[in-house]
Amino acid sequence: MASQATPSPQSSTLKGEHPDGHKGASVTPKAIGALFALPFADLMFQAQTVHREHFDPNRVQLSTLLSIKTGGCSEDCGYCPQSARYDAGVESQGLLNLEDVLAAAKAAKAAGASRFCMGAAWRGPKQRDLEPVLDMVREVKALGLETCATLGMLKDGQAEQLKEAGLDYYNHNLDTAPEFYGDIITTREYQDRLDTLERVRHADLHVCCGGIVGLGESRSQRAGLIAQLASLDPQPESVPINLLVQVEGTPLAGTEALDPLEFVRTIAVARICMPKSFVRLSAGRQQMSDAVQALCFLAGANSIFYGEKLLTTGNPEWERDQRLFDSLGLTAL
Ligand code: SAM
Ligand code: DTB
Ligand code: SF4
Repeated sequence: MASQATPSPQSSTLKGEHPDGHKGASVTPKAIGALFALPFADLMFQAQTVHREHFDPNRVQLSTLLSIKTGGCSEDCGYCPQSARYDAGVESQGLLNLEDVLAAAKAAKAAGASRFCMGAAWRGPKQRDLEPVLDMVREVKALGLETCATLGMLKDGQAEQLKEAGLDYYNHNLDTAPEFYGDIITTREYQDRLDTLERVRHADLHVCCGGIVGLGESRSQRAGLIAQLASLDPQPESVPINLLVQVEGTPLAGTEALDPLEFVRTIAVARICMPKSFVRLSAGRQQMSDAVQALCFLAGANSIFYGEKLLTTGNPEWERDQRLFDSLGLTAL
């Protein structure tokens, strides 16, 4: 039987390095590179085995995103249509008012989302920016939704204020491997991101931290990203893996597209290295076939962004996702 001939997850290169799976494990880029190099079937088998040890493989968590402040961002992230430095056709919009945010949150809840994530195109919030966001968090939480925010870098004390207002998760991504990072972003350092993640953890918020692939990075740099994520201690509760959405006008538009099977491998490796984390199949789903998405779920993805828009770009329509879930026998968590 294939299951006897194939190495089990516990007998792989990661054996013994993952005592409880939720603590930062010493998963090295080299060991992760070896996972990437496995025959596809062996990698998928390992990922699916690990996935089934910790999760119901037929249930997927749904998060809906809302851009609460759009465009005009001072940062130079080479993938991002919201940077003020590029002309990507995004219309800037100041902070939304509370009523509009609540209307979107209610619609997300009615459509079946369990978490509502508010994103702002800031380098980081000033105190006067944060106050109205705290009200949004309070009111969205009161609707019975989990709350998430992604507002950029946090200063001392800000994570505590968000926690106090009822925030459950803070999203802040490492984006790519340290050695490739400077090719993508120059206006903030890798260490700045790690510092914000530390503040989030210290405030007892759940950490949502992932990255983007398809930026032109090498496979070993994809392994380097996952090594960084997996070495966070404890590992992030939620790990969004974004596939670059190429937006005309951004420096990364025109980058050679990542092979879809390499994307599936990245999901599988993330699942194996972060066995207890929710791995989110994030940006890039609209451009993905149902078959590739199905492989991502098989590889251990168990969360998606759900709703017709990400922040400024498109996401599959509700009906398409409902059809996909029906055809795969998946249900929302
Ligand atoms: N401005 C805040 C920040 O950068 O921390 C929060 C929002 S920012 C848009 C959140 C994440 O979205 C980025 O870290 C990046 O991983 C992802 N992202 C942005 N533009 C993207 C694109 N074109 N394709 C895929 N992911 C993207
Ligand atoms: C994350 O990792 N991906 C989301 C969320 N966190 C904030 C954002 C994706 C943005 C895709 C490009 C856009 O729509 O502007
Ligand atoms: Fe600004 Fe965030 Fe976009 Fe970077 S990713 S340009 S910080 S909105």
